[in-house]
Parts: sequence; structure tokens; C-alpha cells
Amino acid sequence: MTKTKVWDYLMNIINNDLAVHLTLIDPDPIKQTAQDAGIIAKYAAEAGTDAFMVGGSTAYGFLDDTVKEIKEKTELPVILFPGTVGGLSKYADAVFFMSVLNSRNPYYIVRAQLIGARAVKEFELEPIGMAYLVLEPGGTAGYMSEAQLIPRNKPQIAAAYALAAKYIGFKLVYLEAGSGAEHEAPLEMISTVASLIDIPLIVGGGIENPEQAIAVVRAGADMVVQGTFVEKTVLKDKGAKLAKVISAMKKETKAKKLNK
Ligand code: 1GP
Repeated sequence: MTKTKVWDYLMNIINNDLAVHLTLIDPDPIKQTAQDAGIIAKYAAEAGTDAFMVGGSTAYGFLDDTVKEIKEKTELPVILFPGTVGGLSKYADAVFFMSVLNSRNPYYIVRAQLIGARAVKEFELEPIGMAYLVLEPGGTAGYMSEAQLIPRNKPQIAAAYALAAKYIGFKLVYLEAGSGAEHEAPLEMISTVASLIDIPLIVGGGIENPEQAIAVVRAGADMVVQGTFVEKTVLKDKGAKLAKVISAMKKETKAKKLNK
């Protein structure tokens, strides 16, 4: 049996009617050193994030130190978010075992997964099957994964993909606008997807302030990912701005519960 510790941890938060906040850390040393990643993780944990995602579209060969630093500085789960088969580390807890459903290239739908699967087993990583849907503008993730970007004004296409993902048996769906996107995923797209599926919905890309985090949660996101904002702010203010975003989105989900 595959262990499901991290999955259970995430679902426990959602089942308590709270949205999950995920901090994305890119292990590329061009972004920050492994030591700085550890410090960022410490502040993010103090700010209330629930878990870390470690990965990047071009991350290869330098994950271990970053994962180890994060594990040393915090108690929170580290989930790999691999852009390539090089995005695996035996020091992490889990891996979003993802398929870019709207890629034009089968490599990103299932071939990279074929290559990486044995390592996931040997590294004893907890696999969490995730359908990854990249919408406009898509950023580096969209470019690297050769995604046929979902038009921002076509929520029904994202929703049909998400429903297909649920029927195939993925554990969750990720709506990705692209790291550093000027605008987060359209709220109408989030709500259309959320209304059709009962598996958790992750939303990421371009979320930079409490208002955006509240809006995506209100629209139906179960998990919110922030990467660029964390990189830009956390070392400077020790996580003060991040804490505001997290507490705003956590209150929003509590508000939803009270209104049920
Ligand atoms: C990227 O969705 C994530 O894969 C996070 O995006 O860097 O814009 O927060 P940001």
C-alpha cells in the first residue's frame, strides 16, 4: 500500500473547511541559494503556510540541498512539483505526480511519468496524482510543457478537462496561469471547474495579494499556490505580507462554512 500521509494532511485541512496555502519554492540557484530557501521556508511556515512545493520548469540537479534545508528549518511537508524527470528528490515527502493533460506532446502527458515512476518508488515518495491544466498566458510552464493553452474566456474547456481528470481518477486538478502571470486564473473559470468536480482544485499563478487569494477561494479553489510573491517579499519582511494573504484566505473559507 502506498502511504497517504501528506494527502491525508491536506484533506484534513480541506475537510475542516479551510483552504490550503502552498508555498512554491524554485530550487534553481539563480532564484536563491538552498540556505535562503530554508530561511524563506521558516518565515513562510511562521506566516501560516500549510506545505511546500519544490520545483520549477527547468529545475534539474540541485533539488536535494533545497529540500534538505526546508526539512531542517520546518516541520511541514515538502511536495515535489517536477517540471522534468530531474525534479525528484529522495529527501522530499511526496510528489505531485502530474500529467499536463493539455500538452500537445505525449512526453508531458505520460512519457516523463513512465521514466520517473521507478524513482518515485525507490525514493519512497508519496505520489499524489494530479491533472495539470495550463491556461493563458501559461508562462514558462506552458512553454516548456508544450501546452495547448486553455483560452481565458473558455471556462467550459477547463471544466471539461477537469471532469475528464476526475473520471480518469486523478486525485486533484491544478489550474495554472503560469508563474508570475499578470492576472490570476479567471474567477469564472475557477467557479465553473469547481462546480463540476468534487476532487480538490488547486489554483496558482499571479496571486499577489489578499484580495486575489480571497477571490480565488471564494470562486472555489481548495488550495492556493504562491511562488513569485513569496520570492519577492519573504526575505525582506520576514513573511509579514505573506501572513496577511494567508490569514485573509483562511478567514474566507471559514466565512463560506458559516454561510452554508
Ligand atoms: C507556478 O502556480 C505557480 O507554477 C505559482 O505562480 O509564481 O505566480 O505565484 P506564482
